Amino acid sequence: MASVLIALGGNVGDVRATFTKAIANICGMTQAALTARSSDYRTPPWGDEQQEPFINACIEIETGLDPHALLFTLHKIEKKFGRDRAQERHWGPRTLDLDILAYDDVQLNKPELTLPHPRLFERAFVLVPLAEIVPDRLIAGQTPHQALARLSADGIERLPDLQ
Ligand code: A4P
Ligand code: MG
Repeated sequence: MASVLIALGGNVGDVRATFTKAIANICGMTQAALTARSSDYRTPPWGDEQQEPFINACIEIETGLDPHALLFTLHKIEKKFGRDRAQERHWGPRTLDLDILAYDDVQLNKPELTLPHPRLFERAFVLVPLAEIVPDRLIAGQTPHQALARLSADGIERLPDLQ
């Protein structure tokens, strides 16, 4: 079994409800156990600022799927929850984005799958939820806690748990 970190993001529709259902789908479709789930955070849009705020969260799962099979399954789940890559712009609005942040200590450098995720350490919207669940996990030589100390988390707001 591999320990995998996944980032969830979205800013179209009822994103928090989408996350709840998507996490159930991830566990069901990848025969994975959910070992940690962060809070949901409201985050200012990054990259393309002319859009609604995002909701972001991170999870940790244990799965037997290999990295490519896992990515394929995550793309299916994105599509199931209304993601349509053909209609969207890079860094633009989307219902659900599922990125693999890290898969054990695997390093891969292919366009379709780069591990650990190449932009992970530049993004407070990923690191804030990640540091909540695995502050001290070493990913490519640094920890979420250390990486976050170098970034501004201005405007990122932890949302109360859903009842
Ligand atoms: N890909 C390669 N490596 C990976 C990996 N480790 N995990 C490939 C997942 N996918 C990986 O992704 C493009 C391609 O990357 C995929 O085909 C996959 O095979 P995508 O999700 O279709 O494209 P994208 O999301 O537009 O590009 P990118 O660079 O992943 O953008 P982001 O950063 O995900 O942009 N602001 C806030 N506050 N919160 C957000 O969540 N998200 C975005 C979206 C912009 N601004 C945001 C947020
Ligand atoms: Mg993505």
